Amino acid sequence: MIPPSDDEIVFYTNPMSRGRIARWMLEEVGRPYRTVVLDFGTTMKAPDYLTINPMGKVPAVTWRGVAVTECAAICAWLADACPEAGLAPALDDPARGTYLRWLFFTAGPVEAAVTAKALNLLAPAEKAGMAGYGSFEQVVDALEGAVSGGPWILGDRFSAADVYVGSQIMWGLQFKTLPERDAFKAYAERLSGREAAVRARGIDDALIAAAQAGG
Ligand SMILES: N[C@@H](CCC(=O)N[C@@H](CS)C(=O)NCC(=O)O)C(=O)O
Repeated sequence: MIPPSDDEIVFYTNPMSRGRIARWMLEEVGRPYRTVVLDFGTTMKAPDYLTINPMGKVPAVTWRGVAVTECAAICAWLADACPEAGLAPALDDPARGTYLRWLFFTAGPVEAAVTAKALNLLAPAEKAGMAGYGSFEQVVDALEGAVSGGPWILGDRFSAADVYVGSQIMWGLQFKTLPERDAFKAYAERLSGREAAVRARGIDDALIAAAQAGG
């Protein structure tokens, strides 16, 4: 692993992972970055990478002397750090409240509820008040509301929240962990045609193909 310099954006990922979300965000931002592909269970758990992410998980991005993990944080951070891309409302813009709300809602309650449902570990109805996600149905209904006013979460304005929330919805539809609601399908279709999304998909799919060809 070449040590990163402070002014170089370095992206640690595996093409078959949530790293695809961060790759899409990097492509939306449009700054140059270097990709380091890590393998599950080996280089992802190696001591030098654990100094970047002690969880031994991808993705992570290092830049300007800091390491950022967590897809939602990477999206929000890059949007703020690269204002020329216009992917986050300014600090004094009321739309920032909506932007942060759905980013956090998706990284917290949505991800927790979807994972719990997939593992058959959802909280029983009588404990819904204790679970941050309430119930799976409540989370899905709220998420549907967030993407129904569209085309984007902030109305006419595309933002980093769409990259993150949209990725979770697209994965949910692909792996059938979210119900196939019309609003989800229409939102996913709008998102998947974005130039940066197409570019990101192409890069990651090519990495997968190359790995498979190499045995
Ligand atoms: N909360 C993290 C989750 C990251 C995560 O779980 N990544 C998986 C791949 S999708 C991983 O690296 N798994 C390898 C492992 O845990 O050993 C995020 O949003 O970035």
